[in-house]
Amino acid sequence: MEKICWANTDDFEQSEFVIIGIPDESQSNALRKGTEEAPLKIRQISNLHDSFERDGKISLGRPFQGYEKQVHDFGDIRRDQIENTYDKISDSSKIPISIGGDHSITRQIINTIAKRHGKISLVYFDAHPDFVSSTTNYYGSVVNDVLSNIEISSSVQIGIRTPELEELDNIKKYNLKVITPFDIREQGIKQVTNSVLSKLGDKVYISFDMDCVDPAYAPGVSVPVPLGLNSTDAVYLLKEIAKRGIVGMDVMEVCPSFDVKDRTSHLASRIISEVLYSSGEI
Ligand SMILES: [Mn+2]
Repeated sequence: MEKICWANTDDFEQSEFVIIGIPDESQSNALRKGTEEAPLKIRQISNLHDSFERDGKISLGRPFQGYEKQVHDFGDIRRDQIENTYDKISDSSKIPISIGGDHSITRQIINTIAKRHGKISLVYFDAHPDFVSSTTNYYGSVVNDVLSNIEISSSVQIGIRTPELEELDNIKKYNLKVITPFDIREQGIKQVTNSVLSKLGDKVYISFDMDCVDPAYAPGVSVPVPLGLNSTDAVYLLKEIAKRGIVGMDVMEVCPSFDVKDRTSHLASRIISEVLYSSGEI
């Protein structure tokens, strides 16, 4: 199986970061199908566009700043293997970076790693709040389904722009901090970043639904919504959060069959590298 180009060790024990693919979209209701193709496609595109051959050796087009990390690509797992796999990763204090699949996978990851970390500070990048509570255990109810394992007062949603009424009610009910793309336009990325960082606790988990980004930069997602974050602002925020240290991250909802020239898969590969290289940098 092809490994993501950022992986630099075959030794699981030695690694600090573990990349895991979960090619499953069984809990999505999206009209667009195909997020299960994302783990393979993102790995292929990372090797195609983020690495180069130089005198017979592979050379990476790595992020401009940041330190080398020990990264292991664990390969793909099935949904029913999530608990066992993430228990193993948590027990050895490694940081999982997961590639979906549909966003409901995040529920299973958080509910597993919270067994070790306790209540988690969730940073949820998404166009949609995924805070439906009238239906549970699918890709639109993730935040509701992890409520018992997150500290809502130190959690934040970023990129939200198409909530359902019941989601607005839940956001108000739980007093969840939300940053919309217009907030970033109005306040500027620096001020928004500071307000996010001041909110977070010690155990930060980042869930990155690629549809938080504007479809101009990320057209290959299963539920696109106009008026999203630009890719540079999104990654700036991600890097500043990752610098403080994270307990895990995921990149979900890339839908390769609806992509334009693989640009969404390429952005996903770059996002993973930027987080890897800036994580814990300070
Ligand atoms: Mn989502």
